[in-house]
Amino acid sequence: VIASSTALEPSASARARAALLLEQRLGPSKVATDPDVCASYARDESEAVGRVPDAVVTCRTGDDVVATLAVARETGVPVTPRAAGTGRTGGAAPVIGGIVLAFGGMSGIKDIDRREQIAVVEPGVVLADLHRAVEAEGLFYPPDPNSLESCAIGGNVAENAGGPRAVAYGVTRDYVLGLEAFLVGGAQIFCGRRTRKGVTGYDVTGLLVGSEGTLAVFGDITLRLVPKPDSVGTLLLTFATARAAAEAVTAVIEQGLPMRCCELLDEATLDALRAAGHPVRSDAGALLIVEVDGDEALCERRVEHVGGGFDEAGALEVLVARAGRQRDELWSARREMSRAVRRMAKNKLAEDVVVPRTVLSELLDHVRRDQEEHGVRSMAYGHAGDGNLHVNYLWDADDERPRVEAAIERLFRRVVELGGTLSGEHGIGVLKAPYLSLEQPAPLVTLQQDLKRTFDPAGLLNPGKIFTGASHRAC
Ligand code: LAC
Ligand code: ZN
Repeated sequence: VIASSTALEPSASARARAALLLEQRLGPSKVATDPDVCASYARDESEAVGRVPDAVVTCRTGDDVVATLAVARETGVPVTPRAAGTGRTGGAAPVIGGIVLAFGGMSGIKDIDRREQIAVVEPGVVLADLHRAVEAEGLFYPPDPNSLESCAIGGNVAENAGGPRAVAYGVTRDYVLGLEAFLVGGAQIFCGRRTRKGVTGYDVTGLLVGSEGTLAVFGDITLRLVPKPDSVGTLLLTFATARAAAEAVTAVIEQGLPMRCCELLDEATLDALRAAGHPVRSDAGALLIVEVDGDEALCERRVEHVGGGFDEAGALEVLVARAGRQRDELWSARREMSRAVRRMAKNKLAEDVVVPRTVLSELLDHVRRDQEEHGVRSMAYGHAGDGNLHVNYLWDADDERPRVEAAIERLFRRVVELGGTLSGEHGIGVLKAPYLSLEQPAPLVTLQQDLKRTFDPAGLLNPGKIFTGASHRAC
């Protein structure tokens, strides 16, 4: 999947001048122009392949960011910000080359304020490092995209990442109080606040979170923390079918039983787990991995109530795994699922659609029927408590691709029909841009493009994302 863009391409001489100016102003230690080095910045962890950038800047300070944006302005060469490059939709792929602004060198945790329950961090901090640091202080940063050992907070903020714990705790946006933001025009702003509440002016912070690197480049990120729960209980629930599992999730949530994670794995996913040596019952057509938390006594009660709720709702088996190998193995299998699936076929396109959770069973039916009718191989798993399903389409032969794309379009149409949305956590990026209009009417798209022009009139910041008409369909 080669990404492309209708954005204006800078000339070869502009690119060369940009690289030269960057080297002069930032020093060669922060600027790479070697094609082999640059090649590793052409893509993220999705199928979207950008163009090898002309220069990669490893920024170490806010001044480096300001200097890089100035070079972009002066030369007309675009900048693509990149945190850890683990994105799933091509957000960090430089679609017309230019400058990649990499944040691996800005990974400091500047402050953890225990009394205010706030952290201030740089964009390159790896999420698991942040988790460990705040948990050592008795605090908790809930968002936990499954790539947490490798993804970085800057990318999480850019994509408004979610993860299994979103069902109880919400997504990245719910924790970003304030942002230092570098605008491509040269201004440096702090939007948001360090207080728990605050409604002054428009919610610019909320707009920048999830803007996929297209509106501003982030500096320090101010995050809200919560107290760390003392105990966690895990339940593994087996169901005959994915539909039965999804209906049980709705029933249990309807009863007001709180879960902090509620992950569903469909039959094709269970087959893959069995093939990888995980002990999954042969009559299981779906599995739920559920977590509850609280202080010890509360957690015990929640395990009992939630377990009982699922039992009543038709689970074939309810296993409680407070600790131990099976729990850890299943969670690590779940967390590695996206990468493991990638190795199962030559090609993979992974979606992260969301529907109201009461109709998740309808969506699962669609996925199963579509597979039967059209023979396109897919595996579905995801955050059932949020109605957020990862449908992974797999294929080997290149000529199968049109059939996969047709299946994706049918999926998106069904999702929209069910009152859902195309992306719950991975963003639109390059890969979903051609489908934006299936969900959003023209005036809304135009309004967003107007906002983009206000922030970035020359289209220098991460061009080719969200709104582009050209993408994997065209190439
Ligand atoms: C997951 C990521 C890919 O849930 O969103 O596995
Ligand atoms: Zn996910």
